[in-house]
Amino acid sequence: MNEQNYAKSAFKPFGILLALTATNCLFAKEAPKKLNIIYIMSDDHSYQTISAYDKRYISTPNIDRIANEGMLFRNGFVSNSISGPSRAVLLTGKFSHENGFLTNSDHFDGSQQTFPKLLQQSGYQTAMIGKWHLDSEPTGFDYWNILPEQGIYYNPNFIEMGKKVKYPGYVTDITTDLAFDWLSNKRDKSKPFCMLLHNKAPHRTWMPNVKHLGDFDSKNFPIPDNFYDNYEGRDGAAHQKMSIDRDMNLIYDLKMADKEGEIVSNQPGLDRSGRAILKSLTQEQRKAWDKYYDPIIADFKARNLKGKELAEWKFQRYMKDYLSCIKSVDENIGRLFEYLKENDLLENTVIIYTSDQGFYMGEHGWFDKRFIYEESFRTPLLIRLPEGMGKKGETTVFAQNIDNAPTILNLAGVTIPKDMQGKSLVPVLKGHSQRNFRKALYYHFYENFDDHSVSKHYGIRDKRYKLVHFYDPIDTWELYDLKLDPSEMTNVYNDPAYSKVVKNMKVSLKKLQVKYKDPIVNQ
Ligand code: SGN
Ligand code: CA
Repeated sequence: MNEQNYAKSAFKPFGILLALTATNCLFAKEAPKKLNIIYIMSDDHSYQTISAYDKRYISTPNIDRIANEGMLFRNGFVSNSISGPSRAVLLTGKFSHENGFLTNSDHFDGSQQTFPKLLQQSGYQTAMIGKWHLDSEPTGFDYWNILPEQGIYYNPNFIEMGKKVKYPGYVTDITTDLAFDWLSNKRDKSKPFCMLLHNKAPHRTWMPNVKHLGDFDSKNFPIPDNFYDNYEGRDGAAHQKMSIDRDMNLIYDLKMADKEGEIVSNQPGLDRSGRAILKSLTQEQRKAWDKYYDPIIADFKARNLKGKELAEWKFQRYMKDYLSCIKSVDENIGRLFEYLKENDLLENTVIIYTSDQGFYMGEHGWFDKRFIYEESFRTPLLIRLPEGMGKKGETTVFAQNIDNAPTILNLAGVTIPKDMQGKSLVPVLKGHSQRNFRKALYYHFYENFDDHSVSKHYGIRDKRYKLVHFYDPIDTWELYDLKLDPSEMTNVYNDPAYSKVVKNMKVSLKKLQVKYKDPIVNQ
């Protein structure tokens, strides 16, 4: 069955169920109710820090609930591991080269086709709340209330339909409150809805809510096996500036803003910003903040750590801050479940949870993302269909963020335009066999080298191998045998034993570039 036909028949069981229950209903002749959709995207949320995927670091019972009552995608990926581009892919169902938004410095052309516009045209109410990061004003939404650029954690400004409004409190709580406000008071309740709820958290600089400061203090996190990677044979990896040891700033990232001003780094701009950002806290918030951090700062200064001890101290602090931010995300998903239940929405609403990309939790010694390497190429993806509509469990199909738009349209019963490059995941959600859903994934990253110094690159990944071409400013090829080397520590591109694999992968890569119309294929 093709995707379009599937859209028509996907929800037969639900339709029958409604028809049966409709005999007791005043509106017995009405067509089956359309599904509501809530798409939650956190910023930089690694799959390693969702307990449904990985239990080493944190328990996230509310996010896990989405998968427990739905589907966990073990192989969710992005196509360009960076915020704005990922968001443009989400809206359009197209790769960056097709939607025109290649890097975070671009401006999204809001006049192009997007899935929210198509939903609106078919009678949906649409809303966009939280981090937007596409420079242009949102289009295709009945309501929008977005953070300017990256937004801030404490007492942030939002832009509500073009008007700047400052909200007191913590950004993750506020974003969820704004979602509740729209659901309760601002939408047309006679229509089905699709709401995008985009958290700022846990983006850098990982500032936890004061109530969660200290939540992970009793934990000592295991250092990843490749934390001390020396990047031998991997030029693409060697040149980055995202090392916890070398590039993570003590004040800006790790909150060591001592009152005496004695802690200084070789990044004076970041030192200043790290102190300045604390001015966004109210006096009361600042009191709680200092009560927690002052003793840690004093202890840090007294210990005068160097070398590996300092690197590992930084890793532990990073993990504590990041995970405390996730605590707020998880807690707010819990509030969302409660809200939906109390308002009789849970039974007819699809919940999707994902991130704009993956993130490094110290693997290769890093924070940040950008690379086609596993931790940032992957992204969490959990989808809960209403009870009885989907298969519960997990899937290993290769899902990619180009699939989000077609999936949402399919869930809404809207025809998927032919020029969207992704595929609907609905058949997967229904448990239909999808052995050949996608054999290989295509990736292309274009960001400016200045920011974290990751070279432009494109590549292909299938079940076993990953081939990458770093092309600007670094020019080098890498091949990984993911079965033997899942942590991508050995570049076997020049190993004669892999010459045939290289040849085949290059052919497959070219085919994907042609299929997806990436103009780089002609260069
Ligand atoms: C900011 C961060 C970077 C981060 C980019 C992109 N620096 O520039 O560390 O890689 O955003 O992140 S910061 O000093 O502003 O924190 S993205 O998720 O928005 O693409
Ligand atoms: Ca991001």
